[in-house]
Amino acid sequence: MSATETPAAAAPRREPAHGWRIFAIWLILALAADLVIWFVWKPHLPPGDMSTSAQHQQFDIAVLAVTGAPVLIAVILYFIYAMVVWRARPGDDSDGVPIYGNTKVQATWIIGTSAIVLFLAVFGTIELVGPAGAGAGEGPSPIWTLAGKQSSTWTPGTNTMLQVQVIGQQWVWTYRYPQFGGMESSELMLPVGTPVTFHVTSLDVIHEFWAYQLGVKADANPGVDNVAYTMPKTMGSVTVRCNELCGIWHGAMFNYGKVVTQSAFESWATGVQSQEQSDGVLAALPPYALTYDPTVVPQLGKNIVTIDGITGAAGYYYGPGNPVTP
Ligand SMILES: [Cu+2]
Repeated sequence: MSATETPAAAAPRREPAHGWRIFAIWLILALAADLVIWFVWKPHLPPGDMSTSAQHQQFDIAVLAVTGAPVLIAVILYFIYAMVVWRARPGDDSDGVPIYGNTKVQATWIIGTSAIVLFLAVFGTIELVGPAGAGAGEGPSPIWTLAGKQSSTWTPGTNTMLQVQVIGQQWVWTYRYPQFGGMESSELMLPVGTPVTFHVTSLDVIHEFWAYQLGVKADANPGVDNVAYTMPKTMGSVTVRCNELCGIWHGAMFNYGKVVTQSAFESWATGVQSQEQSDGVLAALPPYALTYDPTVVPQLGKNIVTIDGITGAAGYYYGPGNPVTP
């Protein structure tokens, strides 16, 4: 027997309650982290809180972070605790105690992880479909809809849904307002505090409508009417990007929008409508429909760009001199 080996006769050192110690440290750290996430970090999480759909996404991300932080802290804390407390002391060459399983640890692990996964599955499902699809496109006839009255006209101060058709084409976005004579704009204007229904479609290839600050992302597919909802809560600027690789100028396929007061929106919309009416643009546009077949949409000629400043594209809709004829 060498001199450094521990004699078997030495009284065993009483082990402190490591489990309770780790649990106490974990509880304090996890609670602190969750409070910081919820009250300090959440207001800055993307995509902000400009609309109901954006608010829901911010809430979802915060809930995931609040759920994940205690798990991360538990793993790292155990790792550090083990390295500090259970490390081999200098001169200690003995083996650890043989372990054949621990019912308490196993049960805690299975119950804990099952509870977290089941909670996230239920929470995720509810959040995905509950708040009107969280702003995502749900196809032409969503099961869960946003509250609001459907009407062929829109006036301020009512709970009427504003209908906005979003038309993607290589490589520009156009917004069509059926409640204002089907007038079109290259700027997405929305009234604050109004439920909005987007009808998203495309004239050529697959695009994706992504109004970042509104938390709305919906596929724009040719021949498909993809419905998405939102309710703008605060005024400000919106950036709209295409989020589906759609050709060589995909990266340049963006434009801007604004959320304004209801009365400002109404005067803007009626103004554009009467302007396009007197210019003859409204008469030249195809009748409002939920989808358009680009091969039968009449060509508007190159004049439309100069008439109303609508950004023309190389696509079918506004395309000057496009070879496709009705
Ligand atoms: Cu695109």
